[in-house]
Amino acid sequence: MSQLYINGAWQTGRGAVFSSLNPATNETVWSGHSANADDIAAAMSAARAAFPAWRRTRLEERLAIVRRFAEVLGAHKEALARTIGLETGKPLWEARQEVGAMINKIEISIRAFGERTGEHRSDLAGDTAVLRHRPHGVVAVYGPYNFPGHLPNGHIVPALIAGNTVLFKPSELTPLTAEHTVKLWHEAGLPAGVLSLLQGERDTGIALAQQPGLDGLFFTGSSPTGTALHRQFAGRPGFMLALEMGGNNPLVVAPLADVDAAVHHALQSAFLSAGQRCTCSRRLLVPEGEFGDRFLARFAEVAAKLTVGKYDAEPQPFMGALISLKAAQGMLAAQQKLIELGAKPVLTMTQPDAELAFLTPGILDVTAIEQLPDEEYFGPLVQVIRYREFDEALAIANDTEYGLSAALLADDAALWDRFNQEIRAGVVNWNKPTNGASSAAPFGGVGYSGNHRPGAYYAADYCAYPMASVEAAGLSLPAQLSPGMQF
Ligand code: UN1
Repeated sequence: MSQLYINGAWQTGRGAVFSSLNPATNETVWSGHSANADDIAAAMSAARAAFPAWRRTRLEERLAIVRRFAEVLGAHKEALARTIGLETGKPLWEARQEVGAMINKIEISIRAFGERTGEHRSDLAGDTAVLRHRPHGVVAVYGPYNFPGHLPNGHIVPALIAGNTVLFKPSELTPLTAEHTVKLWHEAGLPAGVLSLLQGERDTGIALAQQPGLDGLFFTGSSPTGTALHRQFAGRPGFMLALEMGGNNPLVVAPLADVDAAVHHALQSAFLSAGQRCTCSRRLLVPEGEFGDRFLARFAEVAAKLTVGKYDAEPQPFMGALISLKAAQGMLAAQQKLIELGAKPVLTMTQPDAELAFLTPGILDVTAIEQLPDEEYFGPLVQVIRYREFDEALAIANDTEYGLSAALLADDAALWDRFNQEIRAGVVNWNKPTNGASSAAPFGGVGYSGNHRPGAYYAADYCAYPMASVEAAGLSLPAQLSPGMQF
């Protein structure tokens, strides 16, 4: 069994054995050894050794390899989508979209790097300053389980284009997808040591972050883990840490004519990917009164009809299984806790089979809860809060330590102006869901959601550091010498 990819070769890890399951059946889909400290050190020295040659490789050559990877991805699109569906439980229609997003992200990253480096400024008293991007060195990419292909790819691709070498530590819940993806990189002809795959659980992640040779770490995952990493790198100002974490995202509904369109966007916001997107709406703010009642009744009616099923079922379900039985149980416990705090179920989230990770969508009216926990419930459960005035809705929406995404569904452009100005979040949408963010736009959160490193198109900005190379017009003795200097 070879599960680690180090210095261009597949090898068996020397750490503990772990496995991943198909959450729709509980069958094991991957089992292997994690990377221990020696494996991590070996990958680190291979990455260090590969760095000088990789950064000196002409940009066109690096781009050619990345483009080849896009071609290989295109040729294996269906196979990789099936791997993602098998391992995460997400329906194939979504897994196919994910692989499509990986291919799209490559084009975006190439464009971003071209557009954001090489900017000229010639107004510096005869000098020309050119903005250049220099790679950090060896960077680690920590991937999440919800988009095990797309989100790590969104860091790996720009990091490689910029000339960094990369140590990839995927989520321990999606080792199969990571292995499949790295095999495709290998097929694309990436030189040895430029990208390594270090499988493992928490211990592997901790040991990798402690490597003294690391120059940067790009993390996508939960806020508690990202915050622990932030603490760990405090006091190292030169270290490039990019954190993309969770959210407690508000979706505010205000009076509008097309209720079905609004319900559609609200359902996408709350339940897409069974609520397992960092950008899913967790809090749905609905006005009191006749319009709000009508909206909520329709929302609950259509939510109750959303289908749940196996990733490869035909016809395809709207939602698949959650990532794990533990995750599903955690969601049921969260629902129970909120009910104990005073929430009223509008639609109760249920688990059709106690042994499997499927959940039906849940809607709780939490208006009566005075101290609503500011927590990210990562699953198909949305909390409804009824509000009186728009001011109150804004205050409730901002009443969170998180700040990833927020959206307003409303006909009135004046409300959107206020929302856009006053909401504290990295992604703010009008008449669109909170999720489904474009990879071409800056993507990232503020507060407990991220550390101000907007990714997607803008990942080019932190995958390398911007430096000014200033070129004087020629070398000559200045006409005006400083006082006290003679030639
Ligand atoms: C989502 O909003 O559904 O490429 C996730 C990216 C983003 C991820 C968005 N499009 O980083």
